[in-house]
Amino acid sequence: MSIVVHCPDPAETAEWRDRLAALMPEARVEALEAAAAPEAVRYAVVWQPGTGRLARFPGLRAIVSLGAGIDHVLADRALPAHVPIIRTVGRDLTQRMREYVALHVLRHHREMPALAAAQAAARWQQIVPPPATGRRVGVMGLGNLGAAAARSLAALGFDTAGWARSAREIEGVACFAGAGELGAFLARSEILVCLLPLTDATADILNAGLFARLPHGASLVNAGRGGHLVEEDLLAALDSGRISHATLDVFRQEPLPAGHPFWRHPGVTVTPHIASMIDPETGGRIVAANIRAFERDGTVADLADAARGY
Ligand code: NDP
Ligand code: OXD
Repeated sequence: MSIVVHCPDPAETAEWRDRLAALMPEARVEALEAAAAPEAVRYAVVWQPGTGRLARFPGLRAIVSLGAGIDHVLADRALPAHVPIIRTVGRDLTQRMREYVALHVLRHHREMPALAAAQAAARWQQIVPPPATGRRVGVMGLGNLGAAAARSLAALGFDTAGWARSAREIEGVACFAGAGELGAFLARSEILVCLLPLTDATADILNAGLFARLPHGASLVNAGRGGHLVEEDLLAALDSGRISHATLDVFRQEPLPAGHPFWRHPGVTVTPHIASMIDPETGGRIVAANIRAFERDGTVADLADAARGY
């Protein structure tokens, strides 16, 4: 079996290649650009493959996304449409996202940005927030990551709601579904967390119209994708006070350019797409198991639905 690996950073490609080669002695694992016999390649393990690279492999059985999202694969305008896409998800990814969401929701809830500003001005400013039970948090997207994050927030005591495409039931979480229930969900979300996949239906969803439906002064945590956020609308909402603070992990352009206003805006916390990374050590085992299962059964549980976009 022949497997190729591609990440935009050659050092990362080499790390994944070596890890998969060690885990899968039955396979020939190469960097995609170095594939000696393209017709023999059966699996492409990729992050942001770009346009045209995957079309070089006529015998591809599946594309493995080195991530939960598949938008970076679907962005390939020459993508061989018939080839299934396998997501890489798992316990570590979910755990990391739960930590990230809990950290930043607690930080907004306990007014840490305002306290940090008070410290910078040597100002003794006691801010007493309500207990978490009096804070309404909303999670957009109730898949692997969103549902786990919502459960963690509920376990911390937050008055937690979630919104998805289809109706769900999660203990301790008020679930809303579809466009018809979005308004009611937003109206109660003092801290809004976005964990949606980027699709045609969710692109630009974090915009001025949506911000206007949140309680005044709400805060935002976006760990979905940069394409969810209309950046100018957020800057205007921060400047008017409609949004009090935003924590952003994902951006339209990554790395975020040095001159981008988000870096220095007092109302924005930037993290460099690290909410939940897949590393070759633990992720390699999941990728190897998925490829072996797909070879054996022709399917895996983590198959994405390309037509749906996630
Ligand atoms: P899943 O595919 O498991 O879940 C997606 C959720 O979003 C589902 O609940 C789905 O609804 C909902 N959804 C999709 N489209 C819509 C829509 N139009 N309206 C309302 N709800 C919608 O994804 P994961 O939880 O695994 O991952 C979510 C995203 O998180 C990834 O696609 C990726 O973009 C991002 N991510 C970011 C990381 C980071 O480090 N910042 C790391 C990993 C992922 P339904 O349940 O009805 O299908
Ligand atoms: C992912 C990501 O989709 O890292 O897994 O963003």
